[in-house]
Amino acid sequence: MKIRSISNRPVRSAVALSVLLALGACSSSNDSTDTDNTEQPGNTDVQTVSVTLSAAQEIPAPAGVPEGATGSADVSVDANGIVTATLGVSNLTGAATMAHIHRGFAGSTGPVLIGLTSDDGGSTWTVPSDARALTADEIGAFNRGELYFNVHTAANGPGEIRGQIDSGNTTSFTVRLENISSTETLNVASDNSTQAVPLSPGVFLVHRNETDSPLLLPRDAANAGLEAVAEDGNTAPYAQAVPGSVVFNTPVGADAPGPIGPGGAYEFTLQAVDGDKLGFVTMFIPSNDWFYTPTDEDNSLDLFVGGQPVSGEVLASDIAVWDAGTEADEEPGTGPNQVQRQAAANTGDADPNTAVSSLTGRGQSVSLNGQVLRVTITPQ
Ligand SMILES: [Ca+2]
Ligand SMILES: [Ca+2]
Ligand SMILES: [Ca+2]
Repeated sequence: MKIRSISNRPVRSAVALSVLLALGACSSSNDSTDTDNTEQPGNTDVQTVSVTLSAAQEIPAPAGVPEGATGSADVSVDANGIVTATLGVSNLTGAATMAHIHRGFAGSTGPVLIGLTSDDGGSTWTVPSDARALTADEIGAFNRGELYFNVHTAANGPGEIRGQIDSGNTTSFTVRLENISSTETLNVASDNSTQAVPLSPGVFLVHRNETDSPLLLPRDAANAGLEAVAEDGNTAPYAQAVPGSVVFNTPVGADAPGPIGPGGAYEFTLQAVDGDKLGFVTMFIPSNDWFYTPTDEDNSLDLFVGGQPVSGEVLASDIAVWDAGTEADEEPGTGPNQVQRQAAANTGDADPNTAVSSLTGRGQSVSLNGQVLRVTITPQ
């Protein structure tokens, strides 16, 4: 069922919000951790995907590329994650110097998974026999169109032509995170006042993990990405802490990253195949280390039910306020070590309870008059 589309409303950013979120470097006491992905991909058939590479897909835009610069590839991944690929390139600014398969949706960049080699000076590239296999989670990424080829030249070091590996089996979704709080929403008991609950830039992750969103792992002590978002709205450390995580940071109608106050929204698009799920985190800004995330058994929103893409508003009961367990809690909306008032990022006493858990799960609560975050998922 299609639902009504919600029009984009202008972001009314309160003055208080503009002082938030120094998005600079963030030190962290926690190491990133490996994610245990033991699930099997839903699609184990070996499918060969044909890919066309172009300068137009490259990020950042390359310079001085001849009109006819192109590449074409055939790539397949077997059930064990072994990648077979043949890539030919032509009409570049000079010889291709490197070619890789990366993880990242169209329009974003991401880490190298597999390096290709060439025996003919850079015209033809293949996956060497000693290349590593893709993990089960990376096979899922292949199936959902989240991998891409990138070819480098001396003139365009970051990449001259790029080609998204799209099996054609994916569904595109638009996800909207909307701040529906008001200045009446958060009760501040100490001075008997109320205030809004702004939300920070955050990250999302499409994954197939059976038991929990990798964004929240490990659960006994937050990863560095979660700590930075939950304490300071800083999304930068997540890319390394959880590979495949994607930042959303620019409000609808804005031209620069920033938080969203009442009426503001973030929107992002993603591609997914049946069995994929969506995890996300965004900071509950008037706090020390709280964030919103899906709160069902795997902390992720189903993108398909019964093989069909989901569509519509996510139940409010499927999203909740969590505590990252990295900073001791002060009264919401007033604490001197909270991001709106603290002297520097990552400032505050250590949390005596390091568990990454919902407030409910930690025996905590917050006094809110109504909902703060509304999430809408729309297949395209
Ligand atoms: Ca805390
Ligand atoms: Ca901290
Ligand atoms: Ca703090």
